[in-house]
Amino acid sequence: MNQQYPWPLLPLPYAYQALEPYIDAPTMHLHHDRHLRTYVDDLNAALARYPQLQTLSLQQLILHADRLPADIKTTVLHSAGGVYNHEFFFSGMTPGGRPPTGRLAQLLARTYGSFAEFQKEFKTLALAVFGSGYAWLCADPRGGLTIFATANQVTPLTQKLLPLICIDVWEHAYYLKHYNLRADYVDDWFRVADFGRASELYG
Ligand code: MN3
Repeated sequence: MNQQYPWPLLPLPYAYQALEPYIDAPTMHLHHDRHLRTYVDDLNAALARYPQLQTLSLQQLILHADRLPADIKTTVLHSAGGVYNHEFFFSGMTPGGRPPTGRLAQLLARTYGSFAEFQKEFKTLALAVFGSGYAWLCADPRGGLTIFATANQVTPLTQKLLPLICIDVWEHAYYLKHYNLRADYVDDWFRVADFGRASELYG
């Protein structure tokens, strides 16, 4: 995630079919090769005429929107957010999934009652996202946990939160396999969600 201009289309951290049967290979091809590529291409095109912005990281582009020229501001925020969110989402899945461990596991149990209760609340949140967006589990600056949704390609970074894991609930993330059944998709996502990585990020 710490690359710079021109932004590469980073490969998935696993094979396209690695998350089957929960997330199928055609969905992963569509999602990574087409949707993520579009965000990468749009970001590179928008920054092409602005060398002074080409040394910034994705996080810097997103966090310093006030420095962006007006003619590319919307495109850069949308596409940089799209690249950041997709790389984070793809990195938050792993074949077989992994449960939370250590301090995060303890805090999830303390905050929500149990990991199963957390999953219920997170699913409710993911189902309530109207239109396109993401559901996130983040750590706040004091180490507490918070779950919330972002619309479109907005990231949690501007709220000074540390993202731990997210689920992409744009229809392109699931309609090939799950059609319009977002609830089934969320259930399947939990089977491959990498809460082990979230635990490492929490520290
Ligand atoms: Mn997506």
